[in-house]
Amino acid sequence: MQTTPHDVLLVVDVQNDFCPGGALAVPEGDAVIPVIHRVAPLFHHVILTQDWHPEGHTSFASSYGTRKPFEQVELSYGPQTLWPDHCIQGTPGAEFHPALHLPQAELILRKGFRPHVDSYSAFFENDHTTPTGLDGYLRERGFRRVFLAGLAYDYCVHYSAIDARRAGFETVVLRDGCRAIDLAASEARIRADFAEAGVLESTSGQLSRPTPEP
Ligand code: VGL
Ligand code: ZN
Repeated sequence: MQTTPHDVLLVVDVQNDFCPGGALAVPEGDAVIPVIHRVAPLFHHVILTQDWHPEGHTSFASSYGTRKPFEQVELSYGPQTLWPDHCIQGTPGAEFHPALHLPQAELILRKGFRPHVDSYSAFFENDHTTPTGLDGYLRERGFRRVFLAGLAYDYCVHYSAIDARRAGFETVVLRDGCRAIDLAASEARIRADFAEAGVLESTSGQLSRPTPEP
């Protein structure tokens, strides 16, 4: 699969709190970094997302007193999994992993900053109606295809990929460039969602150098 100038690499939430030692550590989360570094030079354009919650965010179990992380609650917009406090604005856990080196990134899209709505997708918040603005940005930039890598495969990567495809972009998830919070519980469902939506899965080794800029 050859990359083109109309492709963009969307690097999802490679932040300290999602890596080993972090507040919501994804098993082997930091293993995505060398894969991302390998594929990034094949792209003309790279965008980063950053989970970016205020203290007391509605997705934090600690905001409810009696709830524990990974329980589900019903919020106004539907079921919401509760998480340990993570990616709090301005804290070290919210920073990108120090080994991630992508100075060429053209946009850092922050999400999850509304106190009462969580945001797994880089396109829509979990109410499925509040846009982040990414669709308009990508469209205005003339991108046609979105490649995704990062954390977590079963949450932000999953929902971002589905929404990218629904927004009309060709969408490819680079499977070896992702790690999951709980793959055993979610793999079959994600595969089915991707197939139904028309999201493709590929691997970093399938990518080759871009065609020259016209
Ligand atoms: C994420 C859970 C909570 C993610 C963010 O980046 O996948 N997961 N917040
Ligand atoms: Zn979050």
